[in-house]
Amino acid sequence: MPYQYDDQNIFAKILRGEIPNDTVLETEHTLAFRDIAPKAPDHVLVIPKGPYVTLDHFCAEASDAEIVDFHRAVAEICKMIGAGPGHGGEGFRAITNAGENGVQEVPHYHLHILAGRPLGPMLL
Ligand code: D5M
Repeated sequence: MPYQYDDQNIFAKILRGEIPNDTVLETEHTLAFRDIAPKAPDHVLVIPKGPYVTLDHFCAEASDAEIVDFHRAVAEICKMIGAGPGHGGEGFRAITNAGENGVQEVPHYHLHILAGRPLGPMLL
């Protein structure tokens, strides 16, 4: 089934500058910003700027440059909040929700990165 991207989703509006966000990092192809309802002291969402719905959609249709840029940004955020000075290198969790079973609320691919407290076994 082809992927259907809804350009009225909230992250598309953030990317168009229609609603504000708390940016942590921006690169050519990627934006990272703080989650509006944080589940940990540090809770950052990393999104590609392109119109992709899920991780599999992103990997199927994004260019190599977008995919590399995205993961470099993810690694940078992980370093900043999960392993950098002041965070003691205690670590982080990276997770993505996709589709109905994954309970994805916003249909624009995003990776949650959580850090700053013991996160317990799996799940947000
Ligand atoms: O999670 C979607 C996540 O997006 C959820 O943790 C809330 C967050 N969210 C929703 N609106 C905003 C805005 N405007 N700024 C920052 N974060 C937001 P999912 O994985 O789709 O279930």
